[in-house]
Amino acid sequence: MKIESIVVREIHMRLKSPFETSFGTVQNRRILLVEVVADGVSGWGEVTAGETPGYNAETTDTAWHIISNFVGPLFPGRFLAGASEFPDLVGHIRGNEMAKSGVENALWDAQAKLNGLPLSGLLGGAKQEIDCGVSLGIRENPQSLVARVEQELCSGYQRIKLKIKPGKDYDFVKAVRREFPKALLSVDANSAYRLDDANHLAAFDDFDLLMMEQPLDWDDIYAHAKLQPLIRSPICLDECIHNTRHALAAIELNACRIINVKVGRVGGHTEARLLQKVCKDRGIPVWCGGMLESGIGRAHNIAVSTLPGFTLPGDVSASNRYWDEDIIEPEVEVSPFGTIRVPAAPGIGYQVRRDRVEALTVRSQTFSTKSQASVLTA
Ligand code: OSB
Ligand code: MG
Repeated sequence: MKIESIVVREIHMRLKSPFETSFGTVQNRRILLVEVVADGVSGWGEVTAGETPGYNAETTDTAWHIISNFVGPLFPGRFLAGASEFPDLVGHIRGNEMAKSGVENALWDAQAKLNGLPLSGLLGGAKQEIDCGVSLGIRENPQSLVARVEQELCSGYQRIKLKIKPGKDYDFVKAVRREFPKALLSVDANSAYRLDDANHLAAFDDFDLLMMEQPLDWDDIYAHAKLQPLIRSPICLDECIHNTRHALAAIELNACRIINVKVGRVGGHTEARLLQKVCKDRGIPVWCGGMLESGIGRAHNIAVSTLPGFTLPGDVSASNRYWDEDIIEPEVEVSPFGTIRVPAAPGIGYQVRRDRVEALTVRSQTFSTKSQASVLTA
């Protein structure tokens, strides 16, 4: 496919309610979308970086910088046999996985559309339906968390993940477990604890958790390898795993028993697909994480979740849990059984609402064969 142009834009979207994690609270999202035009067809990707460097090192603004100065200028006029060639072409750009992933995934959408295939099928996924869980932000008190869990279980979600941080952890999980003895329950600390907290973390053994996600430092696989033998909850790594090499190291060190795959965090669909295969071959289950995405990122998460290594419910849930109005049509909906039907239409399988995207755009930059890069600020 010949790449004609790349447009990166920043849109602003307000979450229905604030989302609190151990590293901060967000309500006003600043999301970068990437549109690639190849052989006359548009493909869309989303940069999943947060507004602050609290989850990982990337932010909306660092991703803008990387795409604007280093990725965008490389591609207009270039021929690619497929989107899977992209990672090697940007391999000289260290890190910045989320920035690169936004562009790579737009290429995957374009390629799928050019081939008349759903993206899930192009990636090699076979599932018609994916299993969904939810991630619940930190709440004021255990009672309000219990009420929220009840609501999500009634909607059909198959697994509940509770965000925790020191001081808002044991009692919150205890209250939820007491009320829902059979629910599939996990916790996510987003790196809020130290290895010295091992005894405290072992106390969560009482709750029969499906997993404990990223309790220790964001870049410390070794510390998790020290922690895992001290607790019964299976550790799931999120922040630590930026690529397949990290996953191999973590598995060999017994630093985790489960891995959360976020397409953005690992640099795009090519790496996510390889990573899930490597995990599957070693008996490590993976699931698809979320980054409070708009419908475009959500659609990419649905597609990757159809791959065979994804055997646990993901943090991929309905558009209306996050947004009053999404930017895709139809919006992502979840069945009463906690599943999402995988779209069969070509590419990401949802229509991008271009008028709405335009209305939400605050800045955009275009790279094309026809003109020099142009910047537009609304
Ligand atoms: O650690 O999985 C995480 C949101 C922002 C940053 C990190 C994480 C999360 C979530 C929300 O857990 C998942 C979602 O519903 O999109
Ligand atoms: Mg996480």
